[in-house]
Amino acid sequence: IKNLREKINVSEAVGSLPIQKPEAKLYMSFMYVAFISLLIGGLMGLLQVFVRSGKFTLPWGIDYYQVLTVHGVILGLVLTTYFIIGFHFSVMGKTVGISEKQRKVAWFAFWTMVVGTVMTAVTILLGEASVLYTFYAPLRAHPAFYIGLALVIIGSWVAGFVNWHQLAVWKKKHPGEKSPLLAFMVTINTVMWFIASLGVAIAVLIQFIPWSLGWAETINVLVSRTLFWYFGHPLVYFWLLPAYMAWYAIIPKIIGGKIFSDSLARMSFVLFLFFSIPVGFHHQLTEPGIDPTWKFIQVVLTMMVVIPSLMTAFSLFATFEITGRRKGFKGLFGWLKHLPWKDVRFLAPFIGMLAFIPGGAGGIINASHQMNSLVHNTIWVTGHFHLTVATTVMLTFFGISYWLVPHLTGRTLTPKLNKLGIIQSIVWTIGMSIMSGAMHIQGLLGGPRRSSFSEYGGTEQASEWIGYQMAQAVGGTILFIGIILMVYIFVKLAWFAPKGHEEFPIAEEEDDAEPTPSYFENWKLWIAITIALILFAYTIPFIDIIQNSPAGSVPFDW
Ligand code: HAS
Ligand code: CU
Repeated sequence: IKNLREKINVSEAVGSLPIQKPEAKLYMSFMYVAFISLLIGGLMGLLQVFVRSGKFTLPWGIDYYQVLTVHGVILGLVLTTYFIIGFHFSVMGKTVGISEKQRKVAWFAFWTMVVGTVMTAVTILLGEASVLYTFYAPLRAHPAFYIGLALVIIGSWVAGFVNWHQLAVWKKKHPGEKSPLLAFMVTINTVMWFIASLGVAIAVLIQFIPWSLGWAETINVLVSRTLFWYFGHPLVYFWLLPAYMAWYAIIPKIIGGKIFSDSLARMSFVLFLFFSIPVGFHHQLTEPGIDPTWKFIQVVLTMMVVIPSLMTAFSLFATFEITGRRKGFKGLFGWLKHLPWKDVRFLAPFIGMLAFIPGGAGGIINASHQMNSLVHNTIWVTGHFHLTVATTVMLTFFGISYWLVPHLTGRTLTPKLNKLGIIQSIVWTIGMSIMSGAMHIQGLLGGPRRSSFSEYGGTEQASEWIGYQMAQAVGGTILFIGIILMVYIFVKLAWFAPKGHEEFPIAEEEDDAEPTPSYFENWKLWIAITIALILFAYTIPFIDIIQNSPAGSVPFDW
C-alpha cells in the first residue's frame, strides 16, 4: 500500500512538464532585459551615492535627478516587471504548460513592453522626464514617457491574460482537480496586478497624457497621487509575491523537505489579494485633503496585510525545523545545522528572508501614522525599500536565477559558479547592511530622501548627515561590485557554463497532508471580496477629494 501511495504521489506531483526550446527562448528574453537593467540601474545607483558623498560631481552637465529617475524606473519598474513576468511564464510553462498560440501572444506582450520601455528610456536619457519613478504631478515629463509606461502596462496585462488562459486550459483538462500551487499563486499575483494597475493606467491616460500634450492646462495633483498609490502599494507586493512563491514552493525542495501546508500558502496569497490594494493611503499620511478617518481605516487594513507575511514567516520556520528534525537533528536550534548553507540556491533567498525581518518591521513603523510623520520623506524610507525590494526580493530573484537560467539554457550551475554566487550574496549583504543601515539612521536624524548633495547652508543638523552619506557611498560601491558579480554569473549561466541539466525544483506536499479545500478555486468569490474592499476603502474619500479639491496645478517643468 505504501508503494502504491508513493506511486500515486509521484504521478500527482506537480511541475513535471518539460520546457521546450522555443518556450525557453521566450522566458529567457525577459531575463535578458532584467539583467541588462540591473547593470544600468546599478551604475546609476553608484553615481548617486558618489554625488551624495559630496566628493563627486556628475560630468557633462548630467543632472542628479535624471540619474535618479533612470535608477528608480529601470530597477523598480523595468527589472522587476521583466523578471517577474519571465518567472511567471516559466512556472506556468512547467506546471500547466503553454500552447504555441499562447506563446505567440506572449511574444506580443514582450515586444509591446520593449517598445514602451525604449520610449520611456530614451525620453529620460534626453533629459525630458526627470520626474522620478513615482512621476508625481506637477512635475511634468514629455508625453513619450507616459505613453511608454502605458505600453509597458498593457504588455504586462497581455502577459497576465496568457497566464489565466493557460490555467483555464489546464483546468478543463483536469476537471475537479486543484490547480498546481505555483500556477494558483501566479494567478493571484496577475489578478492583483491587473486590478491595481488599472489605477495608474487611468491616471496616465486621463490625467497625465492630455496634460503633458498641453490639451489640459491643469492637473488634479491629489487625484493623481491617490490613483498612483492605489497602484503603488500593490506594486510592492507584485514584487514580493514571486519571492514568496519561491519560499513556499521551491525552497522546501532545495532543502530536501516538503511544503508545510498547501492550504496555508494559498490562504496567505488570497489575503494578499484582498488587502494589498485598499491601503494606498499609508503612502499619503502626511497629505492634506484626505479625511483622517479614511487614513485610519486604510492603516488598519495595512496592518491586515501584515498577517499573510507573518503566516509566511511561521510557515518557513516550520518547514526548516520539520525538515531538520526529520534528518535527525535535535535540540532547540540543532535543526538549523541541516540547512544547505553552501548551496547558493538556498543561501541567497535565505539572506533575503533574514533581511525581511527588519524590512517588515520598518514597514510597520512606516504604516503607524504617528511614526510616519517622523520618517516620511526622509531617507529612512529609502533604507526601508532597499531592505525589502533590493534585498529580500532581489536576493530571492538571484537565488531563482541560479537554477532557472541554466535550466532554460541547458547548462549547469558549476561548483565554481555556486561559490561565486555565495560570495555575491555575502558582498550584497555587507554592502546593503552598510548602505541601508546608514540610510535608516540618517533618516531618523531628518536627512531628506530624493535629494542631491547639499550642505543646506552649513546648518548644524545637515552636518550630522555627511558621515552617513559617506557610509552610503561605501555601501553602494560594495553593492555595485555585487552587481558586476551577478551579471558575470548570469552571462556565464546563459552562454558559457558547461552543457547539462539543471533541476527546476518544485516541492511536493506531505504524504499525509490534509486535502486542500476546494473553495480555493472560487475565483469569483475572491475577486468579489477584493473589489468590495477596494470600494469600501476608496469610494467615499475619493468622492471627497474630487468635490473638495482646489483648482488643478499648472505644470512644473525642469
Ligand atoms: Fe513598504 C514605503 C509600509 C513591505 C517597498 N515600501 C515603501 C516604498 C517602497 C516599499 C518601494 O506604511 C517607497 C515608496 C516611495 O517611493 O515613496 N511596507 C510597509 C508595510 C509592509 C511593507 C506595512 N514595502 C514592503 C515590501 C516592499 C516595500 C515587501 C517591496 C518589496 N512602506 C510602508 C509604508 C511606506 C512604505 C507606510 C510609506 C512610507 C512613507 O512615508 O513614504 C509590510 O508588508 C511588511 C510585513 C512584513 C513582515 C516581515 C515578515 C518576515 C518574514 C521573514 C521570515 C524570516 C525567516 C528566516 C523565515 C511583518 C516573512 C528564518 C530565520 C532563521 C534564523 C531560521
Ligand atoms: Cu505601501
